[in-house]
Parts: sequence; C-alpha cells; structure tokens
Amino acid sequence: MKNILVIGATGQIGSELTLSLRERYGAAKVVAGGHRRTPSLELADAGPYEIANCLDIQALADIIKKYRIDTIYHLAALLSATGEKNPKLAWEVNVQGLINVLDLAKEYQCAVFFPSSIGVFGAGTPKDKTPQDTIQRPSTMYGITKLTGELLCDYYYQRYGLDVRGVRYPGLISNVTPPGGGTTDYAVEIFYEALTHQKYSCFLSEDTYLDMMYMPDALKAAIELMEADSSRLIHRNGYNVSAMSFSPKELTKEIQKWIPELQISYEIDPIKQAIADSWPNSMDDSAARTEWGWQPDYNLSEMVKDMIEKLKIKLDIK
Ligand code: AKB
Repeated sequence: MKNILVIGATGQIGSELTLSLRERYGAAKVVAGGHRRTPSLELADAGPYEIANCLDIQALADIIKKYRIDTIYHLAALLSATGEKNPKLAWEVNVQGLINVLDLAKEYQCAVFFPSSIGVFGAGTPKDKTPQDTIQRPSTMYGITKLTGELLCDYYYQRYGLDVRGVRYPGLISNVTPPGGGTTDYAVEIFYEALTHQKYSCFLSEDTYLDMMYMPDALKAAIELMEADSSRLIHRNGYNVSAMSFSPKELTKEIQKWIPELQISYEIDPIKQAIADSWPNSMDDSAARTEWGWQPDYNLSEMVKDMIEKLKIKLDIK
C-alpha cells in the first residue's frame, strides 16, 4: 500500500479512517476524497484533500492518476433509513458508485476496501450467531445495494483478479463524526442527549438487539483486513465482524452507571423498527477471526466509558 484514496472521507467512518491511515502510512500518502468544498481543517490541512464524487468517474480517474493511487477505501454510501426515503438514489450511489470504483481499480490496478453491512441479512436469516454463509434476502434498498456490492466485489475478484476485500459492519458508535440516516444511530444519539439533557427518546423498542461496534475497532478491521496475507483469505468480501450486541434498554443501563439521571422513553419509528427487526441480533464472526485474526478491543462497558470520557471533553462538560 503506497498511495491511498479514501472516498467518503468526510463521512462517519471516513473522517476517522483517513486520520488513522495518515498516522500509519504518512499524511502525504493518503488522499481524503470528500464531497464538501469546506472539509474539517484536520482533514484538509494535514494531507491532500480532493472533491471525489463516486458518480463522477472522470474526476475520480484524474485523482487516481495525479496521486498514483494503488489502494482505495470506498466508503461513500447512503445508509438504511435514508435509503428507504430515496431508494433510487441509494441504488445510484451505492451500486453505480461502486461499479465506477471497481472499473477504475481494474484499469489502474488498485486494491479496494468495500464496507458491507448487517443490512445484507433479512427476516429469513438466522437471527442469533448469524453464520458467515447463510440466507441473504434483505428487505431494504440499503440491504439490496450492499448485497449487490458484495456480489460485485466477488465478481471483480473472480473475473479480473482485482484485490477487493470487505467486512459487514454492524452499527458503528463514534464520538467524532455523527452518523446520518442509519437505523443504529440511536446508539450514538443517546450519548449526546444523556450528557446534555439527561433524557432520550429512542426510536427503537427497548428490547431490540443489534450488533454494534466502537469506531476504533471498525478502523482496525478495515486496516487489518487490507494488510492481511491474501493467501489466507477464503471469503475476501463480506466478512461478518462483531464486537458487542445490546438492546436500547441494556445500553441505557450501562450509561446510567455514569449518568444516573438519564431517563429513557420510547417513541417507535415504524420504518426503522421494521428495518432493525429484519437484521441479526448478533453475528458469528469466526471466519474473520480464523482467516485474518480479527479481534475487537472494546466491549459494551469499555465503549461506554470511553464515549462518555471523550464526549465530556468534546462538549466541555465537567
Ligand atoms: C445503518 O443503520 O444503516 C448502518 C448499518 C448497520 O449499516 N449503521
């Protein structure tokens, strides 16, 4: 990995992954590709920044040539709830955007990281310890686009030998860039509301279990998979990666250990609840553990402690 392009660098994963990659490989080696003309100073000042729209194939080709890119982390995508509001746009960005990236990667011989999601599973999938290889009949447009993405990545590997790798991320929790338009977003919102107002109205029911992961583990998964010995990878794409599984009620209890005044109420959003109900409670990630040594660092209590400590500093709360 010599020259890296992160597409979606201003998003929830990209804003932190770009900084981690720059720390690891050197700032000049990692181009942040975002859709904003005014990215955060941290992103734009510490290394190269380019406007990168995955639907603009010529602009992407120019960036790849200019920086002699050999590895692309393609993170730009619409999330599940937004995808249900605008299914055609979700298909356009999540599928056509990926095809553009794969075609360019083929032309310029780049390795590609593609983040899939627990969204690729559906109501017919076993919900507990969801296997790596199982029924995949998603009912959301987001899930359909991510499953199509997994298949496209397999196709480009098998047909053209393109080095494409990817994981199925669970809900991601971060104290840096908030998510936007996801079904698992409650698990981030609750921290901000707990610290600022000591109350939170949750859009999922109290006993909705979902797989979740703290952002440092999500970054570690992406980087370690891309550095893994290719000969050990049997699945290559769509690896289940899991770190913790909890419900809103359990998360609230854990946060109350730090903020006892927190009160939770429930105002269920039927669309988001239906999406969450179609997803696994917890995934079996043994293929990732065996094939490239995946191992998360944070469980629920460690994540909650770190989130509260970091957000207190960010929000200037004593
Ligand atoms: C979403 O909720 O849409 C995402 C995901 C699980 O892929 N966080």
